[in-house]
Amino acid sequence: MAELAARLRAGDVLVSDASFSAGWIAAHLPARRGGRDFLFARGQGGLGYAVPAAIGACAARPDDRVVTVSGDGGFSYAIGELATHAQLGTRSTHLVLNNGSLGWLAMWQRLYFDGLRQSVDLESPSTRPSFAGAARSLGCTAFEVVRPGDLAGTLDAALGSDGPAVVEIRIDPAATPIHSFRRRLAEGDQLPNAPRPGTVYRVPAWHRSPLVPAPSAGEDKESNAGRTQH
Ligand SMILES: Cc1ncc(C[n+]2csc(CCOP(=O)(O)OP(=O)(O)O)c2C)c(N)n1
Ligand SMILES: [Mg+2]
Repeated sequence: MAELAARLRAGDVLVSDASFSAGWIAAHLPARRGGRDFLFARGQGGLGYAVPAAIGACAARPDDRVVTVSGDGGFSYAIGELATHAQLGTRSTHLVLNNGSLGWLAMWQRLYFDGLRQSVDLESPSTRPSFAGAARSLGCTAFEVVRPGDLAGTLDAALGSDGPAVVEIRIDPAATPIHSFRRRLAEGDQLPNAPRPGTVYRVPAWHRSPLVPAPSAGEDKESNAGRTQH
């Protein structure tokens, strides 16, 4: 993130995918001016937001550079949209922070389900998707960074590309921008459920929205009746 921050300038548009990418961007990439230069997948935090949203950003701001940051999971959701970037020749750079997993979900499983690790790995010892390879086959320039020392030069090359460029960056699978989670990890398993003021990891009790009419007597409680009102 520091290497990216050093290369960004006022007028660049940053588009964040959901999950840790949003935290990495918010914590490490400073806004250089007022205006709509940072786009986040707020609301429901839908994965796969960044690459398609960047098509719109490129159309709206054709003279500016557009940079996306995604995890490997979120990037997979909309990877086909790279073909449209290639077709349009957008001036876009797409960073994929590849930790080999759905890291956010792995974090929750570890915190709340006794160290469970279920359906969060996106690779195995025998299969490892190549996002750079997929990007190349969809018509983009692509790079893969495995050693930290290669990052700076690769970012320069990607940001200097004429058309869309994808940079797949292998990152530490344990890295997270969520500070409260880091604190918890540092505490070990001694206090797995201790209340942490200010953290978001206390699951709130489920409750029905007061705006949704309560089911009438006899109505099947499992039905969706009444849920379409907003
Ligand atoms: C469309 C959609 N599906 C599922 C989710 C639930 N979800 C939130 S974070 C996450 C994991 C994302 O993994 P990745 O993009 O690799 O980012 P990481 O957490 O590893 O940094 C998932 C599946 C979501 N937010 N949006
Ligand atoms: Mg991931």
